This record gives sequence, structure tokens and C-alpha cells, in this order.
Amino acid sequence: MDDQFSTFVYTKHENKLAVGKIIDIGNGKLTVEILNSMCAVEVNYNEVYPTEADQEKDVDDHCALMYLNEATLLQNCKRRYQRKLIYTYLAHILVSVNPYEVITDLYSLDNIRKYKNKSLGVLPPHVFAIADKAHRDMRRLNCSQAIVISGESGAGKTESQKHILRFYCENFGQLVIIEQRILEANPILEAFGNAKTTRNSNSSRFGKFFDVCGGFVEHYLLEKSRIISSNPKERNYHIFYYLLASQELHDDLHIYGDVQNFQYLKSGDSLSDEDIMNFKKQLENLIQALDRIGFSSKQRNDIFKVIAGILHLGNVNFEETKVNARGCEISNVSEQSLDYAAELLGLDSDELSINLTTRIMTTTKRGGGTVYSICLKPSEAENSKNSLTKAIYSRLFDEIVAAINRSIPFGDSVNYIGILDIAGFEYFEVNSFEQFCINYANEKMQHFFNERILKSEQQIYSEDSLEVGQVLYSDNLDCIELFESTNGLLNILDEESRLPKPTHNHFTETVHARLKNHPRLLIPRKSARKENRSLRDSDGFVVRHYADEVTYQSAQFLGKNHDTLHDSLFNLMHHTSNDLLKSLFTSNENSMPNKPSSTNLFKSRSVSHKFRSQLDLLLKKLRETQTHFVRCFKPNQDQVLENFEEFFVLKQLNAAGMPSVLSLMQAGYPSRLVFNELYAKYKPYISEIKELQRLDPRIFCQCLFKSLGFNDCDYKFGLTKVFFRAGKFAAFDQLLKQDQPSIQEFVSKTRSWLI
Ligand code: AD9
Ligand code: MG
Repeated sequence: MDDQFSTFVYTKHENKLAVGKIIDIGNGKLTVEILNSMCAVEVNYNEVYPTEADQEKDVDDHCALMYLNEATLLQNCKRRYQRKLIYTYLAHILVSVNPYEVITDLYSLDNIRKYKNKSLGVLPPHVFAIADKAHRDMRRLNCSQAIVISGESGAGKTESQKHILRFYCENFGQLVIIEQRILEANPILEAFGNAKTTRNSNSSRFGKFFDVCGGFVEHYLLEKSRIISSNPKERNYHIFYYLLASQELHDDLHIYGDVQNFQYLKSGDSLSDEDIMNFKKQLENLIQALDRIGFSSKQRNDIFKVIAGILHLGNVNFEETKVNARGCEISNVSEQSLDYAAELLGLDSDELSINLTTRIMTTTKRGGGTVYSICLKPSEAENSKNSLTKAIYSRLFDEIVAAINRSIPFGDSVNYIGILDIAGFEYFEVNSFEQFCINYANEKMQHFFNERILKSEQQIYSEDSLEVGQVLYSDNLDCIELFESTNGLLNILDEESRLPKPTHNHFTETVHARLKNHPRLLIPRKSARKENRSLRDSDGFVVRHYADEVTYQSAQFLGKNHDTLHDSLFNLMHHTSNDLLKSLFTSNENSMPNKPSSTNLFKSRSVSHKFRSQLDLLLKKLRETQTHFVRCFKPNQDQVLENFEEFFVLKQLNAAGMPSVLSLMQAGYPSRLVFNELYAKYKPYISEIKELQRLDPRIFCQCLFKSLGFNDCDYKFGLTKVFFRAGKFAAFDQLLKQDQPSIQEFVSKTRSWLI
């Protein structure tokens, strides 16, 4: 079929995807003549993607194209992006490319109203159409809905989430209060949970799930390491800079000067005058939002004091003590910082100093142990201090989210619409525990995505009694098992923590020994080690994820997985006069009092364990919903407009698992039409033709298809719909859109064919 087209292919040529024509098929190689150039290239079979010849065509629904593969999807999106059409459908999945500019009227109130109550496909692809479909489906099917937004950092997930919320807020009266509150929660969540990174100057450093009708925000895995240091050109959480930019608060919070005065900020990017102006404005917005959400000015001040206290605590340094060979003391230069931190955190300076430099231990003994204090080395004290600031900040973040939830009226709807914005698959030169968790989550989400798309497709076929063979797709269940099985990575990590002397080398060696035969695990390649000379085998491991291979450096895994506070510091937090801070430490997930300290540390739930439970709950919830997917992509790495870097986007399409969806669609029947609707369209023209009138709609449509000369292989009739193979609907749609005389012509053709 379509031989005249299928010889055209996309292939890589001069660092671009070029269209060519296959001119020779050799042994294992193809020769492709690149169009509009005099050259021919030899390529492997898996380096070409079939395409149609028309290089100007773009379609709203990618399934209207004849060939569905990564290259045609990429080119379709590229052409549309250049025409400022940032959204494209792939059947019911919305693909979105970040325009990095405000596209006039795209999100206007007019457009918000226009998309209300319209079936998908009636208007051009849009995130509003997905929001509306979710809302309509919730009512029609009486079933909860989820909109899962994914993509790499900076791809536009959070912006999409905000557009969806606005759509609901403006369109649906009864939900207004809840969504209004959720919209108001955004500046608060962004102040405390977003930061500037090299990939996105407003990057969310946590995942979130908004339950729109129930009025609830769930959050996942806030990046704690950012609190104590950030990479050059990146920053700590926005809130620190808001306070630094505002002169009014300086005296109360003892914050003066610029980022250089603060250890937790100085490794990051400095502030320009424009930044300071922006942060001042954002602080005003934050104060208003806190006010509306119901924080009193006392609570707000307590929050600001805690944030400033963290900054000053960061400036506290330790040096070896002269009197005790092992211990340490606060350095002279940081005594002022200690006093400020103590004042703002509502603590006694001496008590804070003692608890930062020593640690209470209890020996294990039947009938009660002996309590004694051990002095910490400067590096140990530094670690304890950092654990304390991270614990304070992350608990404060939890409390702020909890307060937001308390402020949102509880929805009484049985069903809900959940919007999920979770960090996409990622890898850097050095990948640590954060990437390990994020990519594990993405494996689970990818599995869910495949399951849903595959399942929903096959469900549609079976509901219509259509016999379509099993469609194969790449399954990543083995990778999830690599993480989750009894002998998997997560358990090995927790087991290591329970050893008397855990080390990352021993952890890595155990991973290698137990999982060396697992198809998803590799020992770091020599090339990876060359890039990073300090990386030895025992420093890490490679996971073959669905999207790509990632080398994890295990050096900080143990510490980050058990980010615990020792009991002395935990107990100290109960002595604070800052009510807010005290409330953050009432429950101790960190360790269990009254148990020997040496075991306390490891009886607690590890970060990965907690994350895994959260993910399981999330997926359980998602499985109970009908799910809609929005896949966001970044056009380039420089965050600029009008630059579409093909291979950069192609990599993201792969990371989003699009190839399996595309092969699923290519093998199935991705476009469909309810034939009662088709019949209704023709009815006026057949009222006077007896032979046609007596036909039932299904038979009439079958006759119509025959008379139009459609090839039997291109479509299938189900019970209620006619299903088209990829690319076959467009031609039919074109005929339908034609004017009345041609419709009449088809009717008479159908008639003559019948006779
Ligand atoms: V991260 O994983 O939280 O680091 P996101 O959430 O995927 O990331 P975000 O929504 O924050 O990315 O978008 C990044 C920036 O792209 C925004 O600050 C906007 O400047 C820009 N953007 C994103 N979507 C749109 C859009 N639809 N129209 C215009 C956009 N600009
Ligand atoms: Mg975001």
C-alpha cells in the first residue's frame, strides 16, 4: 500500500532530519537520496523513518498522517510551532511545545469561554480542550478524572496546570471558591517550592497533585539539598531572596547586604537590580496570598523569622576546640550569626550552641541505658547543622501546604479532577539520589501511561466489537522490579542503612553482586568513568531506564535517604518560643524517642521508602480515574523563542515514551467517527431516494465507503463507529468538508453502486 509514498523517509543528515528517497536497498543498509540536494547517504534500517512526501502539511491530530513515528511527530510539531500552533493531538494525548513567549489571545477569556462544552477536535488543539473534556467526562461518566502533565524541567508543566485551573475557575461557577483558593495557593507554593535553575528560572522543586473538586494539594519530594547550597547560576528557594530584597523587614530579620553575606546563598547566582525589583513585587503578592489563605500577620512573621533564622544558622561555622582534642566550638566570627539564629528561631543561644556541637547518646542496656554526651568534630557539627536547617525548611513547607489545604473549603463532590505536575525523567553529568527517585517515579508513571493508553485503545476496540490483534509495546515492568523487588535497589539501600557501619561502597558492591544479571542494571562503563575520573565501579551503577541509560553516583545516597536529625536537635526544637517552629516538630517521623539512639536513626522510614508509599498511593488514585495526558516539550535548551532544536526535542519524545504510543497507533485504528453522525449529515440528501432511505445508518455508511472507493484495509466498521487506519481519516474528512454538490454526487454514486 501507498508505495508511491513509503519510499520517502526522514533520516539524519548534516545534523538535521532531512527528507530523502530510498533509492537502493542493500544488505543491512539503505541508500537515501536527500531531497533538494545532490547527495545520497548510506544509513542503517533503524535510522530512517517513513514519511509522506508533502513537507508543508501540518495536522491538528497527528494520527491524520499516514506514518506515525518519532520523526513525523517531530516534524509536525516543528511546523506547527513555527506557525505558533504550540498544541497538537496524538489521538487523545495533548502534545505541547513551550513557545517561550506570550501568544496573543491563546489564553484569553474569550478562548476560555469558547472551549467550554466542545468535543475534542471541534476547535484547534488546546490545553483548555483537555480541561473541558475532563470536566465533561466526570459528569457524563460519573467518574473521577486525572490530568497528568509531564515533561522535563522548563517544558511548561506548571504553566499548563495554571491554565487548566484558570479554565475551571472562569467557566464553572460552583467550583469557583475551591479553584480560586488553589489559584491563590500558587504564589505561596512557588515562593517556598520554586527556585531558579539553569533549565528554568521558576523551576518547581517538588511534585504536586491538585484535587480540584475536593480542594486538596498533595506534594511530593521537595528537593532539600538546595537549601544548603546551589550550583553557580542557580539559586536557593525564591523566598530567601524575597526577604533579602525587602528593606522593610531587614531590621527585624537582621538581613543586610547581598547574597555574598550568606553561606546558603553565595554559591548561587547573584541578584541584579531588576531581580531585586521583581522579588519585592513578588513578596507583596506573597503577603497578599498568605493573607487571603488565612495566615495571620503573627503567623506570617513567624514564617519569615524561621526563613531568616535558617539563613543565619547557615552562617554558623565550627572550628576545632583547643581544650578537647575531638570536639569543636562555634567560630568567633560566627557568634553574631548564632545569636541572630537563636533569636529568630526562639532559642537560647547557649543551648543552640551546645546542641550543635554535641550529641546525646544512650547506651542500650536492659533496664535502661546510660545517657552521655559526645563532642562532634567540626565536619560532624556542620552536617548536623545542615540536617537541622533542611528539617526545619521541609517541615515548614509541609505545614504551609497543610495550611493551604485547611483553607480550601472541602468539596462535597463524589468525583474529582486531579491535576498532576511531576518532574520528568532527567539526567545530568552527575546523578545522585534526587535523580534516582525522580527517574524511579517516571518509570512508574511511564508504565501507567502505557497501560492506560494501551488499555483504553483496546477497550475502545472491544467495546465496538472490533477485532484488532494484540499490539506490542515496550514494557518497563522489569525496570520497576529492579527498584522494588525484595532484592531490588530500594531494599538494598535501606538494608545498608541498617548496618552498624554503612558505606556507599558497600552499598554499591551489594547492588553489583545481587543485580549483576539483571538486564536493566550495568556496572559503569569505562567511557562514563573517563568523563568522570573519580568514578570507580564501586562508586555507582547504571540503570537502563525506558528513556535512556543513567549512571548514578552513590556517594550521597545513604545520607540523603536518611536525612535524619539527631535527637538532641530534635528535642531542642521543643524549647523554641516560636509557636510555628514548635508545631513543626510535634510529630517525630525522624526518630523514635525512648529508644536507644543508635537504633533510632534507622527505625524511621527512609526518604525513598516514604516516596515509594506516596507513589503507590498516587498510582492507586490515578488508576481509579479516567486519565488525560498532557506531554510538554522544550524546543531548545536556552529558554529562547523561535528556536526548535530537532534532536533535543527528539530525545524528549523518546524520554516521554512516545515511540511505543506511536507504534501502537500505527498498528491500530487511531481515528474514529460515530457513523450515526455521518448518517445525520447525509440524511437531508437521501430523503427522496427510496433505496437509500430504507438502509440503516451502519449499512448506509458502509455503502458510502464502498462508493467512495475506500480501500477495505484502511477502515473497519465497529458497532457504533467506523475506525480509520493512521492517515486515512484525513482524506475522508476532506470529502466531508466539501460543499453540497459533491455530497450529492457521492449520494448518487452510492445509489448507482447499490443498484
Ligand atoms: V520544572 O520541572 O517545574 O523546572 P515546568 O513546570 O515544566 O518546569 P514551567 O511551566 O515553569 O516549566 O515553564 C517554564 C517557563 O516557560 C515559564 O516560566 C514561561 O516563561 C515559559 N512557558 C511555559 N509554558 C508557556 C506557555 N504556554 N506560553 C508562554 C510559557 N510561555
Ligand atoms: Mg514546574
